[in-house]
Amino acid sequence: DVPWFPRHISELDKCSNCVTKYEPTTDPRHPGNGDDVYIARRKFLNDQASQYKHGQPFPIVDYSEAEHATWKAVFEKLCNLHGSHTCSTYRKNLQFLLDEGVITTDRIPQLRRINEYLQKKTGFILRPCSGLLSARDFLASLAFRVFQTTTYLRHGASPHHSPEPDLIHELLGHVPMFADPLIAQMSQDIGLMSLGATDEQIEKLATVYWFIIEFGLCREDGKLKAIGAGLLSAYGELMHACSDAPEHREFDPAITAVQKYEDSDYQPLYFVANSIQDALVKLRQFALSMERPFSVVYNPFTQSVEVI
Ligand code: H2B
Ligand code: FE
Repeated sequence: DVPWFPRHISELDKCSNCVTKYEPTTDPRHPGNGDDVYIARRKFLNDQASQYKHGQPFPIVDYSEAEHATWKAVFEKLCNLHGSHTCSTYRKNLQFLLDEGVITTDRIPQLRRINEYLQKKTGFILRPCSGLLSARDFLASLAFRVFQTTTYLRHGASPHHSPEPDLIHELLGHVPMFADPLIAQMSQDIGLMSLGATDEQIEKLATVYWFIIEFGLCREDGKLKAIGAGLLSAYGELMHACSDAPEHREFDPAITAVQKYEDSDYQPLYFVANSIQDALVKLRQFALSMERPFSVVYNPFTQSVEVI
């Protein structure tokens, strides 16, 4: 009665189930709701993503001038906060990406290029997905150092906020962090813990992921700095998170795992790690407390999971 889980990276082809939440087709809170042109574009890109199979080259996407303009507007605005509100790991890795011309401020980069870069840095690879995935499928991918990434962009009329993950969030939030060996390891660890886990355990792991990889903060030189991709890619919430307005608690996976979170507005509460390394150490201690009738070991040579 252990839930099915992928044993080989190619089986991630079966892990692309989306959950319907904050979709422009049905949700009036989505800025693209009622915009048929936007909805058709998003659907085109999502259909392309859902046909993808492991091992295929990443599809080349011909982004429009309007989409490039949205990217540029978001990037330039975020740059104003990067120096003061983001952790040193993020700043360093974003700078490498800019120096190598993999990411540029005025054009949307091709995911193929990003993929090559990340593979060299941490072995993480990208595969296209068509929206918000179920936590189980999303976390299973991380076990294989695969990051399921959306390819559509947020609505141009609301460039500084998106209720669902979009390409800007993936590229400006996650990619620089997945280029860091400790974040890569932490993400894979959470992924490995999720394989064959119960629904209740998945819920806890998704919550830890949410509070550290998406909305985590750390302290540097006595100041709060963002490490989470949801903050790194959202101007308003980045300012809010580092201000005195919300509550800040120390990151402790066992406590964090059962904390309720907000997914339709700014968080009222953030967890703060002493450092990324400290968060990884704590996460590994937490992993020991998770009961599963078997254990898994990742074999990078065969890109498979061995069950012991
Ligand atoms: N799906 C996609 N496409 N991107 C994400 O960042 C994401 C997801 N995050 N599904 C997951 C859920 C996360 O919030 C946790 C694991 O539930
Ligand atoms: Fe994300």
